[in-house]
Amino acid sequence: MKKNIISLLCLFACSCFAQAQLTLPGAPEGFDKEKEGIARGKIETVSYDSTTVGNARKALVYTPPGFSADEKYPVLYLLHGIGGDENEWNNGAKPQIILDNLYAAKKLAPMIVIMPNGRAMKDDSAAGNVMAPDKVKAFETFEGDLLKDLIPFVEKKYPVKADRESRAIAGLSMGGGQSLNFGLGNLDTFAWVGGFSSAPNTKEPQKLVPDPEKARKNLKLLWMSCGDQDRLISFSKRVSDYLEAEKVPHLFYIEKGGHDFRVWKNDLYWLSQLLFQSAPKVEGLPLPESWGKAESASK
Ligand code: FER
Repeated sequence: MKKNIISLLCLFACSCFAQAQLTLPGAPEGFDKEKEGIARGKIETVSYDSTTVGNARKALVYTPPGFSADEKYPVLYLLHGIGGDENEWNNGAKPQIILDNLYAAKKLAPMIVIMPNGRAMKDDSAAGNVMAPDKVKAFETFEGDLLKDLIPFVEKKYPVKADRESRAIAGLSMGGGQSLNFGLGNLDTFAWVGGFSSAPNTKEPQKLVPDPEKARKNLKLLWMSCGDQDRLISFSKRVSDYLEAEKVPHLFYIEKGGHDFRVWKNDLYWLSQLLFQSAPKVEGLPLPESWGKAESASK
């Protein structure tokens, strides 16, 4: 009898746990393979003046298929990891293929994707020891460059919607930590925030979200994901545990894999489908039953 009660309690505890931690499926076969005969977006490299760093800096820009200067688009800022630069996403994931395929399947809201160099220092290359303290520090400095230099540049050069609900920030590893730090630290600028395999630069939960009520009110989406073989998983988990305790709605996905682009391509495939969408439903993606309901109830 006692044993039965204990197993029942365990089952109950496990089902609560499973609520907070969802399993992210693998994207369907072919999601990252170039398809013939579909409309394509464009990738270009742009250069902007950074008052924060004191020189010109580069970023890649993806504009979606059918892009028109007469429309206005929301923007996703997509950040790289410690060994990368503005080209890392493009080299490692070919995001234009993943996104073009999703547009062809009518699964994405039209958006512009900016892939900056998140190492905000004069020599921002990934050469040499990428763990050197000045290079790691430059990932923090990027907050100023992003807010004061890059975003204003993007909003001048491209036809974009310039309100918080039209800006998303997401990234991998160091870029995941940056996205959580800068996104949650600047809820007046970003309403959509995503961290993939976020690194140790992720702030402690209480510093990341000191005002849970504000986060609850302002976030359209808070996404965290990590591979089950990634030793950095503890950084995402401790944030998710805190958010769970503070009842801040968020998605925390565990997926098969380690710390590499197989995982990050999968993350981009799923997260991009949630961005700038009002209906929180994505074919094949498990979402908590309550997802999207609390928000409409509070309106
Ligand atoms: C660390 C382990 C991993 C660290 C950064 C990383 C600054 C980042 C990894 C990546 O961006 O892929 O201890 O400290």
